[in-house]
Amino acid sequence: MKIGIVLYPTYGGSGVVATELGKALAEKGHEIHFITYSQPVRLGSFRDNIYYHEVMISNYPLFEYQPYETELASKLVEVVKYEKLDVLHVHYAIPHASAAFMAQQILATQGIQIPFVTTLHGTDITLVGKDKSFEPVISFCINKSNAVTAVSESLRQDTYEHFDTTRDIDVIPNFIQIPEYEVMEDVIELRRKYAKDDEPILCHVSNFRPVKRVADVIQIFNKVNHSIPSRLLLVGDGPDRYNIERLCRSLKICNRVVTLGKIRDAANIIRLSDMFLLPSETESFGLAALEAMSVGVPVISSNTGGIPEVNVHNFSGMLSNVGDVDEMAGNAIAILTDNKTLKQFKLNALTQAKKFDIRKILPAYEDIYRRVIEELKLQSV
Ligand code: GMT
Repeated sequence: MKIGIVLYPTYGGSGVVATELGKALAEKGHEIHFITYSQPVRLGSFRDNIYYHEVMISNYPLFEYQPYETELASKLVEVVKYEKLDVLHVHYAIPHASAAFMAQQILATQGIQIPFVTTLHGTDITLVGKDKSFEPVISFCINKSNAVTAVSESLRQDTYEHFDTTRDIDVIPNFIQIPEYEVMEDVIELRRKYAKDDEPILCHVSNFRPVKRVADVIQIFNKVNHSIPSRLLLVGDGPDRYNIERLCRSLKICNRVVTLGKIRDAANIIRLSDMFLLPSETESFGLAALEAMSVGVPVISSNTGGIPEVNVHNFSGMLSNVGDVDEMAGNAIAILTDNKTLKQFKLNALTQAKKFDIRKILPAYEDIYRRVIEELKLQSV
């Protein structure tokens, strides 16, 4: 199939999922066209079957805010028409689904039928989407998409709760490519850059937005560090970074915390650690937790949204109520102080991650593409 994938190209989870999906589909022989405003960070170098179309943003002085949705819709019309795409798959509802709908309508006037699939990722529904100013457009686009998928059952339920829709929504969980390397020498060497051999390393990766509750990460770490001298690796950047660094200074733990900023392949850092912390306020899925589990790192997390669908309590990690940093720290200490328990949790984390192996998830998307293409063909005869 010839598939157009619309995504946010930056470090966000939805962009990572969309890019990895496109790369995996291309490897299976599909022709993939990424359409967005800058090269997706996870795309890497040249690959067979992959094309990238950049949406150029005009800077006409009249526009205080650039009309990205219009530019994207125009680009979609062009790419669908000249590359003869079979289906569009848009990741994140705003404004990708409405741009796809507009392109679909324009193309229909030219005798070209193109279905579009919308994948809801989380904040498009749970944070931004709940904003009443977006609600009518998102409800409309959900209803007009040829298929809608959500990355967890929890997100599917949130969508029904907050939007005016009763349509079918398929749950297709996020996925992971399980790394094929074994526990290697270089991990041991690299780990020594950050911690002594007997010091556990804890890790957190996020966009440092309030929803991630990075201050809780610091509080949990502070308690763990009091009990077992440890290190914390922080990966990512965002609005809360400044406050977090201040908090570390006030708790006098800066010498124990390494703030690495944005890193293209965070898994290389996560795999150095013994435990991953994800105390988010809300999380439709928690891709970062899955990334950690895929390299055998157990997860201490909140029990919100879709996280329990990914991190299994008392198996791949431990879950607590949002904000319960005492319990989260206690759980971390209990696992880290007993080598046998830690080893078992690490093995379990990998076992759990394997359920989300990309090879198991990919066919679900291919089935949906085929279904919407077929349905549209039937409608137009
Ligand atoms: O986590 C973010 O704020 C970024 C956001 C995104 O769309 O890039 O992540 C959402 O989508 C990810 C991929 O499906 C999910 O793993 C995250 O749980 C979800 N974030 C939230 O729900 C807060």
